[in-house]
Amino acid sequence: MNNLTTQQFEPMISADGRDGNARKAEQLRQQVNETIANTPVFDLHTHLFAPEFGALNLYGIDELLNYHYLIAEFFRYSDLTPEDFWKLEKTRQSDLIWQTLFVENTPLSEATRGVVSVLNSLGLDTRAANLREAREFFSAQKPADYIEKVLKMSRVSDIVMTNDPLDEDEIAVWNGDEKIDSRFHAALRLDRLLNGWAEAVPLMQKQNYRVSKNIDAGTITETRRFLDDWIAKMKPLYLGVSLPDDFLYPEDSGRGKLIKEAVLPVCREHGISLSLMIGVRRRINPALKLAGDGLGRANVSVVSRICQENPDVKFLVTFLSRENQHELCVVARKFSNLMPFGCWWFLNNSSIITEITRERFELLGTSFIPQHSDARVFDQLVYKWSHSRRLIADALFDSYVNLLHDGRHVTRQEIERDAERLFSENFRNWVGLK
Ligand code: FIX
Ligand code: ZN
Repeated sequence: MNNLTTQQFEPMISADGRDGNARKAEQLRQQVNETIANTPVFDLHTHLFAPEFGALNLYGIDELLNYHYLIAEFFRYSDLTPEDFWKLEKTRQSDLIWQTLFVENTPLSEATRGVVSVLNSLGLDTRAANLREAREFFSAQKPADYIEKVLKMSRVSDIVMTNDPLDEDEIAVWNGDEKIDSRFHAALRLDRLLNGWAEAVPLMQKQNYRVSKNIDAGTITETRRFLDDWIAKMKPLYLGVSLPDDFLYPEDSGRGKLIKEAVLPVCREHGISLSLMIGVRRRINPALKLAGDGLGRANVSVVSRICQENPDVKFLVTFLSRENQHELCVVARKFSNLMPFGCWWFLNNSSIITEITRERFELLGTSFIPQHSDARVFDQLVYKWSHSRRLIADALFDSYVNLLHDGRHVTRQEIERDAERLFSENFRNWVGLK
């Protein structure tokens, strides 16, 4: 009996006249919903910051509306040019985004629905004519209390930040003596090093590393020293980089040399994972700035090559193109030093999360990390996780139903074990956190 759906159970009519398997499925549905809704999440990739980073930590209606996903959508409807948009005050920009995407149009997209979901969860009017009420609400919040409230509402226990060792504002915090909230973990981001070496060189020199544009042996040694020092300072859970769709490994380029001779040896030496986020085409419309990035289909064999050549290094990998997802699952079946994670950015949409999560269950069981939020604004944790939890629960439930049809039921303990693995244990174990 293949391909059974919830409606196609073998009839086992009981005293109350209901099909026995259907009752079991109902109970199972409830258990899965409850467990998935309540299991704490370790959010392994965000752009959020611990409270100690002050102004870098964003929240509130004006930040929510100025999310680059919404800015891109705004230009689908508005006649305003990007140049004129960027000249406006942030509050004026968010007024326009609200008016255009939420008042004059129905907020159907994932990102607009997200704002609706956040407002609704906070008890604010999702059909408001303007932002007055929302602004009043947010300005009355005490930042520290509000963070607690959001973490509680989204049931996020731990957050991994994205930390740039060349960013002046971040450096000041890392060099200060304030202790960083232990729920926030660092991830050492290598984008500026690997994708913008010419600009990275003077910034590294400013930190007293003797590097040059020409990546010679001395520069490699100094880059390794730079990474060693920042690992000691930040204690990151992993090193990470976003890469274009035409990224190759090995690659005959400065980036290829830096990866091979500096980054991979450092990962090996420190026993730290490397996160590869592959497939972004930066600034396909430069006028939109951060909202102007696109994507391309990448070559998944680079991942099998890097995993094969570096069996003693662990890789966290996500691809931005939908077309790369199935191949990534297949490669993960072959390499135990590869952990697929998340439905990144343009994939963080209901239909695509559904598809990717289901194919991952089918090919990898529970040995993957289904989602990260990529939140840039604190409040986004609420919607990003509620959307994903719902879809992950659906996919998990259907997998359990298939198993039931094949002759095995799952216990509540097993459901809880699976949820814990998916939402936190797989990542904790991967990065060696107890
Ligand atoms: O490179 C990344 O980490 C991306 O996630 C971001 O740069 C991107 O702008 C984003 O916010 C996606 O969700
Ligand atoms: Zn990101």
